[in-house]
Amino acid sequence: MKIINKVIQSTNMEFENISEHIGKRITLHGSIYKIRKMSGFAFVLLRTKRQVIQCVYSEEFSDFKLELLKEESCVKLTAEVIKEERSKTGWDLQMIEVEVISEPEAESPIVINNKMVDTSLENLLDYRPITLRNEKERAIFKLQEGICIGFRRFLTEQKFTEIRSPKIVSAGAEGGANIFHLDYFGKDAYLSQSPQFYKQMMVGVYERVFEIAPVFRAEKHDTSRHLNEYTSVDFEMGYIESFEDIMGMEVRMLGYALAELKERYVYELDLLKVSLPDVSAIPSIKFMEAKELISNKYNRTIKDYEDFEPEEEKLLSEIIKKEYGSEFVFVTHYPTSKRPFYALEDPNNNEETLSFDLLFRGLEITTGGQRIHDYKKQLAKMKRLNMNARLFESYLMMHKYGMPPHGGLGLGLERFTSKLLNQDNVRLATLFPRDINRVTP
Ligand code: AMO
Repeated sequence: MKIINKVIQSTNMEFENISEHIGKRITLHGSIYKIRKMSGFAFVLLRTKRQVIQCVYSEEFSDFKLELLKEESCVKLTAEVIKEERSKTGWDLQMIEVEVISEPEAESPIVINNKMVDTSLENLLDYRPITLRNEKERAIFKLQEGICIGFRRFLTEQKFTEIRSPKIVSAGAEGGANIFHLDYFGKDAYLSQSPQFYKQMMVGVYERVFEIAPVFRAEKHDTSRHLNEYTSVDFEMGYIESFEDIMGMEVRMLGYALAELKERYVYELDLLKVSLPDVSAIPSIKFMEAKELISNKYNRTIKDYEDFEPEEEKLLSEIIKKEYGSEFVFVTHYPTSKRPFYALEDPNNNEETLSFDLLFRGLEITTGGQRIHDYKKQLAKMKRLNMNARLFESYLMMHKYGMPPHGGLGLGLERFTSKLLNQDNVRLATLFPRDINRVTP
Protein backbone atom coordinates (compact mmCIF):
# COMPACT_ATOMS: atom_id res chain seq x y z
CA MET A 1 0.00 0.00 0.00
CA LYS A 2 1.13 3.53 -0.74
CA ILE A 3 0.23 6.46 1.46
CA ILE A 4 0.19 9.79 -0.25
CA ASN A 5 0.86 12.37 2.39
CA LYS A 6 3.03 14.92 0.68
CA VAL A 7 2.14 17.71 -1.64
CA ILE A 8 4.04 16.96 -4.81
CA GLN A 9 5.88 20.11 -5.79
CA SER A 10 5.76 20.91 -9.46
CA THR A 11 9.22 21.57 -10.85
CA ASN A 12 7.83 24.36 -12.95
CA MET A 13 9.02 27.86 -12.30
CA GLU A 14 6.20 30.38 -12.11
CA PHE A 15 6.46 33.18 -14.64
CA GLU A 16 6.12 35.80 -11.90
CA ASN A 17 9.23 34.47 -10.13
CA ILE A 18 11.57 34.23 -13.11
CA SER A 19 13.00 37.73 -12.61
CA GLU A 20 14.28 36.72 -9.17
CA HIS A 21 16.56 34.20 -10.84
CA ILE A 22 18.66 36.40 -13.09
CA GLY A 23 22.05 34.76 -13.58
CA LYS A 24 20.70 31.35 -12.52
CA ARG A 25 19.29 28.25 -14.20
CA ILE A 26 15.63 27.43 -13.93
CA THR A 27 13.41 24.57 -15.09
CA LEU A 28 10.18 25.14 -16.95
CA HIS A 29 7.69 22.83 -18.57
CA GLY A 30 5.25 23.58 -21.32
CA SER A 31 4.43 23.08 -24.99
CA ILE A 32 6.46 24.34 -27.88
CA TYR A 33 4.14 26.98 -29.27
CA LYS A 34 6.17 28.42 -32.08
CA ILE A 35 9.70 28.27 -33.42
CA ARG A 36 10.95 31.38 -35.18
CA LYS A 37 14.22 30.79 -36.95
CA MET A 38 16.46 33.83 -37.29
CA SER A 39 19.94 34.02 -38.73
CA GLY A 40 22.24 32.13 -36.37
CA PHE A 41 19.68 31.65 -33.59
CA ALA A 42 15.97 31.02 -33.00
CA PHE A 43 13.17 32.26 -30.80
CA VAL A 44 11.25 29.41 -29.24
CA LEU A 45 7.90 30.31 -27.70
CA LEU A 46 6.97 28.07 -24.80
CA ARG A 47 3.29 27.89 -23.84
CA THR A 48 3.10 27.48 -20.07
CA LYS A 49 -0.07 27.31 -18.03
CA ARG A 50 -0.78 31.00 -18.40
CA GLN A 51 1.89 32.83 -20.36
CA VAL A 52 3.61 32.25 -23.66
CA ILE A 53 7.28 32.75 -22.83
CA GLN A 54 9.89 33.64 -25.38
CA CYS A 55 13.13 31.64 -25.10
CA VAL A 56 16.29 31.95 -27.15
CA TYR A 57 17.99 29.05 -28.85
CA SER A 58 21.55 29.26 -30.08
CA GLU A 59 24.20 26.64 -30.77
CA GLU A 60 26.45 28.88 -28.70
CA PHE A 61 24.76 27.98 -25.44
CA SER A 62 22.09 25.33 -26.20
CA ASP A 63 23.20 21.71 -25.65
CA PHE A 64 20.74 20.20 -28.13
CA LYS A 65 19.79 20.43 -31.79
CA LEU A 66 16.92 22.74 -32.66
CA GLU A 67 15.45 19.97 -34.87
CA LEU A 68 14.61 18.09 -31.68
CA LEU A 69 11.79 20.55 -31.08
CA LYS A 70 8.43 20.24 -32.79
CA GLU A 71 5.48 22.54 -32.36
CA GLU A 72 3.08 21.14 -29.72
CA SER A 73 5.72 18.85 -28.21
CA CYS A 74 5.57 18.84 -24.44
CA VAL A 75 8.96 19.59 -22.97
CA LYS A 76 10.91 20.18 -19.83
CA LEU A 77 13.37 22.96 -20.36
CA THR A 78 16.42 24.08 -18.44
CA ALA A 79 17.25 27.66 -19.20
CA GLU A 80 19.45 30.42 -17.90
CA VAL A 81 17.85 33.72 -16.98
CA ILE A 82 19.83 36.58 -18.52
CA LYS A 83 19.32 40.25 -17.77
CA GLU A 84 18.06 41.97 -20.92
CA GLU A 85 17.05 45.61 -20.77
CA ARG A 86 15.47 45.58 -24.24
CA SER A 87 13.02 42.86 -23.30
CA LYS A 88 9.61 43.82 -21.82
CA THR A 89 10.20 41.49 -18.88
CA GLY A 90 13.77 42.69 -18.28
CA TRP A 91 15.16 39.22 -18.90
CA ASP A 92 15.75 36.62 -21.60
CA LEU A 93 15.77 32.87 -21.29
CA GLN A 94 18.66 31.07 -22.90
CA MET A 95 17.74 27.48 -23.59
CA ILE A 96 20.36 25.09 -22.23
CA GLU A 97 18.82 21.62 -22.18
CA VAL A 98 15.52 20.17 -23.22
CA GLU A 99 13.78 16.92 -22.39
CA VAL A 100 10.99 16.04 -24.81
CA ILE A 101 8.26 14.51 -22.68
CA SER A 102 5.82 13.78 -25.47
CA GLU A 103 5.43 14.51 -29.15
CA PRO A 104 2.33 15.09 -31.27
CA GLU A 105 1.30 12.34 -33.65
CA ALA A 106 0.41 14.76 -36.40
CA GLU A 107 0.72 18.39 -37.34
CA SER A 108 -2.19 20.62 -36.36
CA PRO A 109 -4.72 20.86 -39.22
CA ILE A 110 -5.22 24.49 -38.38
CA VAL A 111 -2.67 27.19 -37.60
CA ILE A 112 -3.07 27.99 -33.94
CA ASN A 113 0.12 29.85 -33.14
CA ASN A 114 -0.43 33.11 -34.97
CA LYS A 115 -1.77 36.17 -33.20
CA MET A 116 -5.33 35.05 -33.98
CA VAL A 117 -6.73 31.79 -35.29
CA ASP A 118 -7.56 33.00 -38.76
CA THR A 119 -10.47 30.77 -39.75
CA SER A 120 -14.26 30.57 -39.85
CA LEU A 121 -16.35 30.35 -36.69
CA GLU A 122 -17.28 26.80 -37.69
CA ASN A 123 -13.64 25.71 -37.88
CA LEU A 124 -12.75 27.56 -34.74
CA LEU A 125 -15.41 25.58 -32.88
CA ASP A 126 -14.93 22.25 -34.68
CA TYR A 127 -11.26 22.25 -33.70
CA ARG A 128 -11.89 23.68 -30.23
CA PRO A 129 -9.57 21.32 -28.33
CA ILE A 130 -6.65 22.77 -30.24
CA THR A 131 -7.85 26.24 -31.27
CA LEU A 132 -8.28 27.02 -27.56
CA ARG A 133 -4.52 26.61 -27.25
CA ASN A 134 -4.09 29.84 -29.16
CA GLU A 135 -2.80 32.53 -26.83
CA LYS A 136 -5.72 34.89 -27.35
CA GLU A 137 -8.40 32.23 -27.42
CA ARG A 138 -7.39 30.87 -24.06
CA ALA A 139 -7.07 34.36 -22.60
CA ILE A 140 -10.83 34.81 -23.11
CA PHE A 141 -11.59 32.00 -20.71
CA LYS A 142 -8.96 33.08 -18.24
CA LEU A 143 -10.81 36.39 -18.05
CA GLN A 144 -14.09 34.52 -17.68
CA GLU A 145 -12.53 32.72 -14.75
CA GLY A 146 -11.59 36.09 -13.25
CA ILE A 147 -15.15 37.35 -13.63
CA CYS A 148 -16.49 34.30 -11.79
CA ILE A 149 -13.87 34.54 -9.07
CA GLY A 150 -14.84 38.21 -8.64
CA PHE A 151 -18.57 37.43 -8.47
CA ARG A 152 -18.03 34.55 -6.09
CA ARG A 153 -15.75 36.49 -3.79
CA PHE A 154 -18.04 39.50 -3.72
CA LEU A 155 -21.15 37.46 -2.99
CA THR A 156 -19.37 35.43 -0.33
CA GLU A 157 -18.20 38.66 1.34
CA GLN A 158 -21.81 39.86 1.25
CA LYS A 159 -22.76 36.69 3.17
CA PHE A 160 -24.46 34.88 0.30
CA THR A 161 -24.31 31.10 0.63
CA GLU A 162 -23.26 29.19 -2.48
CA ILE A 163 -25.72 26.48 -3.47
CA ARG A 164 -26.00 23.74 -6.11
CA SER A 165 -29.49 23.11 -7.36
CA PRO A 166 -30.64 20.11 -9.45
CA LYS A 167 -30.48 20.31 -13.21
CA ILE A 168 -33.06 17.57 -13.75
CA VAL A 169 -36.39 19.04 -12.74
CA SER A 170 -40.09 18.27 -12.87
CA ALA A 171 -41.30 21.65 -14.14
CA GLY A 172 -39.94 24.59 -16.10
CA ALA A 173 -39.41 27.76 -14.10
CA GLU A 174 -39.36 30.29 -16.89
CA GLY A 175 -42.32 29.22 -19.02
CA GLY A 176 -42.20 29.23 -22.79
CA ALA A 177 -41.47 26.42 -25.18
CA ASN A 178 -37.69 26.49 -24.89
CA ILE A 179 -37.41 23.58 -22.49
CA PHE A 180 -35.64 20.25 -23.04
CA HIS A 181 -37.79 17.26 -22.30
CA LEU A 182 -36.34 14.10 -20.74
CA ASP A 183 -37.67 10.59 -20.46
CA TYR A 184 -36.94 10.07 -16.77
CA PHE A 185 -37.48 6.34 -16.25
CA GLY A 186 -40.80 6.57 -18.03
CA LYS A 187 -41.81 9.83 -16.35
CA ASP A 188 -41.65 13.39 -17.67
CA ALA A 189 -38.73 15.49 -16.57
CA TYR A 190 -36.89 18.50 -17.96
CA LEU A 191 -33.46 20.07 -18.06
CA SER A 192 -33.47 23.08 -15.77
CA GLN A 193 -34.08 26.41 -17.52
CA SER A 194 -32.87 28.25 -14.43
CA PRO A 195 -32.37 27.64 -10.70
CA GLN A 196 -35.26 30.04 -10.07
CA PHE A 197 -37.44 27.84 -7.84
CA TYR A 198 -34.54 26.46 -5.86
CA LYS A 199 -32.80 29.73 -5.21
CA GLN A 200 -36.08 31.16 -3.93
CA MET A 201 -36.62 28.14 -1.68
CA MET A 202 -33.10 28.57 -0.34
CA VAL A 203 -33.81 32.19 0.61
CA GLY A 204 -36.14 30.64 3.19
CA VAL A 205 -33.13 28.70 4.46
CA TYR A 206 -30.10 31.01 4.21
CA GLU A 207 -31.65 34.41 3.35
CA ARG A 208 -28.97 35.11 0.71
CA VAL A 209 -27.86 32.51 -1.83
CA PHE A 210 -26.09 32.31 -5.16
CA GLU A 211 -25.23 29.76 -7.80
CA ILE A 212 -22.98 29.80 -10.86
CA ALA A 213 -23.99 26.82 -12.97
CA PRO A 214 -25.21 25.62 -16.36
CA VAL A 215 -28.81 26.11 -17.43
CA PHE A 216 -30.53 24.77 -20.51
CA ARG A 217 -32.71 26.47 -23.07
CA ALA A 218 -34.07 24.66 -26.12
CA GLU A 219 -33.59 27.69 -28.38
CA LYS A 220 -34.64 26.64 -31.84
CA HIS A 221 -33.24 29.70 -33.57
CA ASP A 222 -29.67 30.22 -34.56
CA THR A 223 -28.65 33.68 -33.35
CA SER A 224 -25.45 35.32 -32.14
CA ARG A 225 -26.98 35.76 -28.64
CA HIS A 226 -28.49 32.37 -27.87
CA LEU A 227 -26.93 29.19 -26.57
CA ASN A 228 -28.73 26.00 -25.64
CA GLU A 229 -26.59 25.60 -22.58
CA TYR A 230 -25.14 28.62 -20.83
CA THR A 231 -23.73 29.54 -17.45
CA SER A 232 -26.13 31.45 -15.30
CA VAL A 233 -24.87 33.59 -12.45
CA ASP A 234 -27.84 33.67 -10.11
CA PHE A 235 -28.36 35.31 -6.78
CA GLU A 236 -31.39 35.69 -4.59
CA MET A 237 -31.77 37.71 -1.40
CA GLY A 238 -34.36 38.06 1.31
CA TYR A 239 -35.59 41.00 3.40
CA ILE A 240 -35.30 43.44 0.51
CA GLU A 241 -37.18 46.72 0.67
CA SER A 242 -37.39 47.19 -3.07
CA PHE A 243 -36.33 45.50 -6.26
CA GLU A 244 -33.81 48.31 -6.57
CA ASP A 245 -31.85 46.66 -3.74
CA ILE A 246 -31.10 43.88 -6.24
CA MET A 247 -29.96 46.36 -8.86
CA GLY A 248 -27.70 48.04 -6.31
CA MET A 249 -26.18 44.70 -5.38
CA GLU A 250 -25.55 43.93 -9.05
CA VAL A 251 -23.78 47.25 -9.63
CA ARG A 252 -21.44 46.45 -6.75
CA MET A 253 -20.93 42.88 -7.92
CA LEU A 254 -19.96 44.01 -11.42
CA GLY A 255 -17.64 46.68 -10.05
CA TYR A 256 -15.96 44.12 -7.84
CA ALA A 257 -15.42 41.64 -10.68
CA LEU A 258 -14.01 44.31 -12.98
CA ALA A 259 -11.63 45.42 -10.24
CA GLU A 260 -10.56 41.79 -9.85
CA LEU A 261 -9.72 41.68 -13.57
CA LYS A 262 -7.82 44.94 -13.37
CA GLU A 263 -5.76 43.68 -10.48
CA ARG A 264 -5.10 40.05 -11.35
CA TYR A 265 -5.66 39.63 -15.09
CA VAL A 266 -3.48 42.35 -16.58
CA TYR A 267 -1.73 39.82 -18.84
CA GLU A 268 -5.00 38.80 -20.52
CA LEU A 269 -6.46 42.33 -20.57
CA ASP A 270 -3.36 43.58 -22.39
CA LEU A 271 -3.27 40.62 -24.75
CA LEU A 272 -6.90 41.11 -25.77
CA LYS A 273 -6.73 44.91 -25.56
CA VAL A 274 -9.80 45.08 -23.34
CA SER A 275 -11.00 48.42 -22.09
CA LEU A 276 -12.97 47.88 -18.91
CA PRO A 277 -16.27 49.77 -18.65
CA ASP A 278 -17.18 52.11 -15.85
CA VAL A 279 -19.94 50.82 -13.59
CA SER A 280 -19.93 53.55 -11.00
CA ALA A 281 -23.23 55.10 -12.16
CA ILE A 282 -25.72 53.10 -14.21
CA PRO A 283 -28.80 54.96 -15.47
CA SER A 284 -32.20 53.32 -15.07
CA ILE A 285 -35.27 53.85 -17.25
CA LYS A 286 -38.76 52.35 -17.24
CA PHE A 287 -39.52 49.94 -20.07
CA MET A 288 -42.33 52.01 -21.66
CA GLU A 289 -40.30 55.21 -21.40
CA ALA A 290 -37.38 53.46 -23.08
CA LYS A 291 -39.65 52.24 -25.88
CA GLU A 292 -40.92 55.77 -26.46
CA LEU A 293 -37.46 57.29 -26.24
CA ILE A 294 -36.15 54.95 -28.95
CA SER A 295 -39.22 55.50 -31.06
CA ASN A 296 -38.92 59.30 -30.84
CA LYS A 297 -35.16 59.49 -31.32
CA TYR A 298 -35.02 57.15 -34.28
CA ASN A 299 -38.46 57.74 -35.69
CA ARG A 300 -39.49 54.09 -35.36
CA THR A 301 -42.97 52.75 -34.87
CA ILE A 302 -43.37 50.58 -31.80
CA LYS A 303 -44.34 47.10 -33.01
CA ASP A 304 -43.99 45.09 -29.83
CA TYR A 305 -45.30 46.69 -26.62
CA GLU A 306 -44.15 43.79 -24.44
CA ASP A 307 -40.50 43.38 -25.25
CA PHE A 308 -37.55 44.93 -27.01
CA GLU A 309 -36.51 43.96 -30.48
CA PRO A 310 -32.74 43.25 -30.52
CA GLU A 311 -32.25 46.37 -32.62
CA GLU A 312 -34.00 48.48 -29.96
CA GLU A 313 -31.63 47.20 -27.28
CA LYS A 314 -28.73 48.42 -29.39
CA LEU A 315 -30.35 51.80 -30.05
CA LEU A 316 -31.19 52.34 -26.38
CA SER A 317 -27.59 51.58 -25.42
CA GLU A 318 -26.42 54.09 -28.01
CA ILE A 319 -28.68 56.82 -26.63
CA ILE A 320 -27.63 56.16 -23.04
CA LYS A 321 -23.95 56.09 -23.96
CA LYS A 322 -24.28 59.41 -25.75
CA GLU A 323 -26.35 61.13 -23.07
CA TYR A 324 -24.98 59.63 -19.87
CA GLY A 325 -21.62 58.14 -20.88
CA SER A 326 -22.66 54.74 -19.52
CA GLU A 327 -22.25 51.48 -21.40
CA PHE A 328 -24.82 49.90 -19.08
CA VAL A 329 -28.48 50.72 -18.68
CA PHE A 330 -31.13 49.25 -16.40
CA VAL A 331 -34.60 48.90 -17.85
CA THR A 332 -37.31 48.46 -15.21
CA HIS A 333 -41.05 47.77 -14.92
CA TYR A 334 -41.41 45.19 -17.68
CA PRO A 335 -45.01 44.36 -18.61
CA THR A 336 -46.64 41.71 -16.41
CA SER A 337 -47.65 39.81 -19.53
CA LYS A 338 -44.02 39.31 -20.47
CA ARG A 339 -42.62 38.26 -17.10
CA PRO A 340 -42.89 34.79 -15.54
CA PHE A 341 -45.59 33.96 -13.02
CA TYR A 342 -43.35 34.50 -10.01
CA ALA A 343 -42.73 38.20 -10.81
CA LEU A 344 -44.24 40.69 -8.36
CA GLU A 345 -46.51 43.30 -9.86
CA ASP A 346 -46.21 46.99 -9.08
CA PRO A 347 -48.85 47.73 -6.41
CA ASN A 348 -49.60 51.02 -8.21
CA ASN A 349 -50.05 49.41 -11.60
CA ASN A 350 -50.54 45.67 -11.94
CA GLU A 351 -49.80 45.81 -15.66
CA GLU A 352 -46.15 46.27 -14.73
CA THR A 353 -43.75 44.18 -12.66
CA LEU A 354 -41.11 45.23 -10.17
CA SER A 355 -38.46 43.76 -12.40
CA PHE A 356 -35.53 44.84 -14.51
CA ASP A 357 -33.10 43.90 -17.23
CA LEU A 358 -29.55 45.15 -17.48
CA LEU A 359 -28.31 45.96 -20.97
CA PHE A 360 -24.60 46.19 -21.67
CA ARG A 361 -23.23 47.49 -24.98
CA GLY A 362 -26.54 46.82 -26.68
CA LEU A 363 -27.35 43.38 -25.26
CA GLU A 364 -29.45 42.13 -22.35
CA ILE A 365 -27.07 40.47 -19.91
CA THR A 366 -29.28 40.23 -16.80
CA THR A 367 -32.88 39.75 -15.79
CA GLY A 368 -34.02 40.20 -12.23
CA GLY A 369 -36.70 41.49 -9.94
CA GLN A 370 -38.79 41.09 -6.84
CA ARG A 371 -40.85 37.89 -6.45
CA ILE A 372 -44.25 37.21 -5.04
CA HIS A 373 -43.67 35.91 -1.51
CA ASP A 374 -47.29 35.78 -0.36
CA TYR A 375 -48.93 32.37 -0.80
CA LYS A 376 -52.43 33.58 -1.64
CA LYS A 377 -51.14 36.19 -4.06
CA GLN A 378 -49.03 33.60 -5.87
CA LEU A 379 -51.90 31.14 -6.06
CA ALA A 380 -54.25 33.82 -7.38
CA LYS A 381 -51.77 34.81 -10.08
CA MET A 382 -51.30 31.20 -11.18
CA LYS A 383 -55.04 30.80 -11.38
CA ARG A 384 -55.30 33.95 -13.48
CA LEU A 385 -52.68 32.50 -15.82
CA ASN A 386 -54.53 29.17 -16.04
CA MET A 387 -51.64 27.31 -14.45
CA ASN A 388 -52.16 24.05 -12.62
CA ALA A 389 -50.93 24.90 -9.11
CA ARG A 390 -50.81 21.22 -8.20
CA LEU A 391 -47.81 20.77 -10.51
CA PHE A 392 -45.97 23.39 -8.47
CA GLU A 393 -46.79 22.03 -5.02
CA SER A 394 -43.20 21.77 -3.83
CA TYR A 395 -42.45 25.29 -5.08
CA LEU A 396 -45.50 26.71 -3.34
CA MET A 397 -44.55 24.98 -0.11
CA MET A 398 -42.17 27.80 0.71
CA HIS A 399 -44.84 30.47 0.18
CA LYS A 400 -47.32 28.51 2.24
CA TYR A 401 -45.01 28.13 5.22
CA GLY A 402 -43.65 31.66 5.20
CA MET A 403 -41.15 33.66 3.15
CA PRO A 404 -39.57 37.11 3.49
CA PRO A 405 -39.91 39.67 0.70
CA HIS A 406 -37.19 38.69 -1.71
CA GLY A 407 -35.78 39.00 -5.19
CA GLY A 408 -32.75 38.23 -7.27
CA LEU A 409 -31.29 38.04 -10.70
CA GLY A 410 -29.75 35.83 -13.36
CA LEU A 411 -26.81 37.02 -15.44
CA GLY A 412 -25.67 35.21 -18.59
CA LEU A 413 -21.94 34.71 -18.09
CA GLU A 414 -21.15 34.15 -21.76
CA ARG A 415 -23.12 37.20 -22.84
CA PHE A 416 -21.36 39.38 -20.29
CA THR A 417 -17.94 38.04 -21.26
CA SER A 418 -18.53 38.45 -24.98
CA LYS A 419 -19.72 42.03 -24.62
CA LEU A 420 -16.82 42.87 -22.33
CA LEU A 421 -14.50 41.68 -25.11
CA ASN A 422 -16.56 43.41 -27.81
CA GLN A 423 -17.21 40.13 -29.58
CA ASP A 424 -20.12 39.84 -31.98
CA ASN A 425 -21.11 36.27 -31.11
CA VAL A 426 -21.73 34.74 -27.69
CA ARG A 427 -20.21 31.45 -28.92
CA LEU A 428 -16.79 33.11 -28.90
CA ALA A 429 -17.06 33.41 -25.12
CA THR A 430 -18.20 29.80 -24.68
CA LEU A 431 -15.63 27.03 -24.30
CA PHE A 432 -17.65 24.34 -26.07
CA PRO A 433 -20.87 25.94 -27.30
CA ARG A 434 -24.13 24.06 -27.64
CA ASP A 435 -26.44 25.46 -30.29
CA ILE A 436 -29.12 24.08 -32.55
CA ASN A 437 -26.47 22.67 -34.89
CA ARG A 438 -23.79 21.72 -32.44
CA VAL A 439 -23.29 19.17 -29.67
CA THR A 440 -19.67 18.45 -30.36
CA PRO A 441 -16.86 18.78 -29.41
P1 AMO B 1 -33.79 35.03 -18.19
O1 AMO B 1 -34.51 33.91 -18.81
O2 AMO B 1 -34.02 36.40 -18.75
O3 AMO B 1 -34.13 35.12 -16.64
O4 AMO B 1 -32.24 34.74 -18.24
C1 AMO B 1 -31.32 35.51 -17.52
C2 AMO B 1 -30.13 35.90 -18.38
O5 AMO B 1 -29.56 34.75 -18.96
C3 AMO B 1 -29.03 35.04 -20.24
N1 AMO B 1 -29.67 34.16 -21.25
C4 AMO B 1 -28.99 33.52 -22.20
N2 AMO B 1 -27.70 33.50 -22.55
C5 AMO B 1 -27.33 32.73 -23.59
N3 AMO B 1 -28.18 31.96 -24.29
C6 AMO B 1 -29.50 31.94 -23.99
N4 AMO B 1 -30.32 31.15 -24.68
C7 AMO B 1 -29.97 32.74 -22.91
N5 AMO B 1 -31.17 32.96 -22.35
C8 AMO B 1 -30.96 33.81 -21.34
C9 AMO B 1 -29.32 36.49 -20.50
C10 AMO B 1 -30.47 36.78 -19.56
O6 AMO B 1 -30.53 38.13 -19.20
N6 AMO B 1 -34.84 33.31 -13.59
C11 AMO B 1 -34.59 34.48 -14.37
C12 AMO B 1 -33.58 35.38 -13.69
C13 AMO B 1 -34.08 36.00 -12.40
O7 AMO B 1 -35.10 36.70 -12.44
O8 AMO B 1 -33.44 35.77 -11.35
C14 AMO B 1 -34.08 34.09 -15.76
O9 AMO B 1 -33.58 33.02 -15.98
O10 AMO B 1 -28.16 37.23 -20.13
